[in-house]
Amino acid sequence: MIRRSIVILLSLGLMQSCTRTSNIIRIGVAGPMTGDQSVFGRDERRGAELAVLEWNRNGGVLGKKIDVIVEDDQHDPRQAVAVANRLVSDDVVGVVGHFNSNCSIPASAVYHRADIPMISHGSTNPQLTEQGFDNVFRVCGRDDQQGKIAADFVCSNPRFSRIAIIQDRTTYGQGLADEFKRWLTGTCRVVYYGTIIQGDKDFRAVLTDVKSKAPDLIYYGGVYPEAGLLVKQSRQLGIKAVFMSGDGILGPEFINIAGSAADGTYATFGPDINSVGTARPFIERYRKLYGEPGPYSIYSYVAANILLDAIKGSRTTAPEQVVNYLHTHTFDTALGTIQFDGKGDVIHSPYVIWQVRNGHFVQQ
Ligand code: ABU
Repeated sequence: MIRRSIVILLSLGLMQSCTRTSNIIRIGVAGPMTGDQSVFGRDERRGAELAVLEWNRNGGVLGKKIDVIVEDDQHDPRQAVAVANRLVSDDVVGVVGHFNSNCSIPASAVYHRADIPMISHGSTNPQLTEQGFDNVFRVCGRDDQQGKIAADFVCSNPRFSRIAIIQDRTTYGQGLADEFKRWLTGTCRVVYYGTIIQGDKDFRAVLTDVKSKAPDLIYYGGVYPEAGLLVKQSRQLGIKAVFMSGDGILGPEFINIAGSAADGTYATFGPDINSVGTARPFIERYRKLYGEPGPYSIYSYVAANILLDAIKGSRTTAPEQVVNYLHTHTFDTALGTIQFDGKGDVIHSPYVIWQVRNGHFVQQ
C-alpha cells in the first residue's frame, strides 16, 4: 500500500515537473466533431485553431508554443464526461467548449474537480453557470435571455396568437422551449405543447396533431437536423404556420435540409458579425483559411483568445490565478469588449431576430 502511494506520488511529481519544464502549453477543444451536428464541431475547431495559429505566430504564450487537443463528445453527455477526463489527463490548461449544454454541464463538473477553466462558446442553457463553479465561463448568451427576446417578438405581432411549441427533450431544447413559453404575454396562448426525439426523421404524427390545433406559429426548441425536417414535413402536410427557433438552427445546414420550406423561418442569435467592426480581421483570416465562418466560429475564436489572454495576463497557467483573471478583467475581442459576471456569464449578450429570406439567414 505504502509502495503504491510512493509510486503514485512519484508519478504525480514527475507529471508536474514535466508540465513545468515542457515547452508546450495544451488547450482542449471539445464538441460534436462527428455525427449529425458535426458542422458546429467543425466550426468550433476551426475558430479555436485560428486563434492558436495567430498566438503561435506571435511566439505563443508565456514563451511556449500552444498545442490544441481536439476531442469529440458526439453531443452525448456520457462521451462528454469521458472526453473531459481525457483532457484532464492530457494536462490541458483550459478548455474551449463544449458546444451542447447537455455535454457542457456534466463535463463542467469534471473540469471543476480538476481545477481547469472552461469557456463554452455555444452552450446556452442557464444551468451551466448556475452551479456555483468558479472555473466555468461562456461567451454566448443564455436561453432565458433568447427565450424572452423570441417571446417578446412573437407576442408584439398581432399575426401570432395561437402558439404551438415542440421541443427535442434535450437540456437545450426543452430549456429553450420552456423559457419561450414562460415569457409569452398578451393574446399569445399555447394551443399545443409536444416533444420529439432527437435523431428521429419522421415527425408527421406530431405535426398532424399540431395541424389540428391550427397554430399561427410553431416554436421549436432544438437543433438544425430535426428543425430542418420539421419545417419541411410541416409544409408537406399543408401547415402554414410560421416557424421559429433559437441559435441551434442558425447556419446553412438548416436551409439545406428544409429546402425552400425554410424561407420565412425566424430565429434568435447574436448580431450579424459582418456589421461588427471588431470582427472584420477575424472574418478575413477565417475566410482565407476555411471559407465562410459558421455562426459559432467566431465565438470559439473569442473563447480561445480570452483563455490565452488570461494566461498571458496572469503570467502563469496556475488555474486559480487564471480563473481570477477571467473574473476580474475585461477582454477586447473580435465580438467587442467582453466582461464576465460572478457566475461566468457575459455581462452584455445581445440577442436579435433573424429570418430566412431567399435561402439565407438575414438579421432583421
Ligand atoms: N445553444 C445552441 C445549442 C447548443 C446547446 O446549448 O445545447
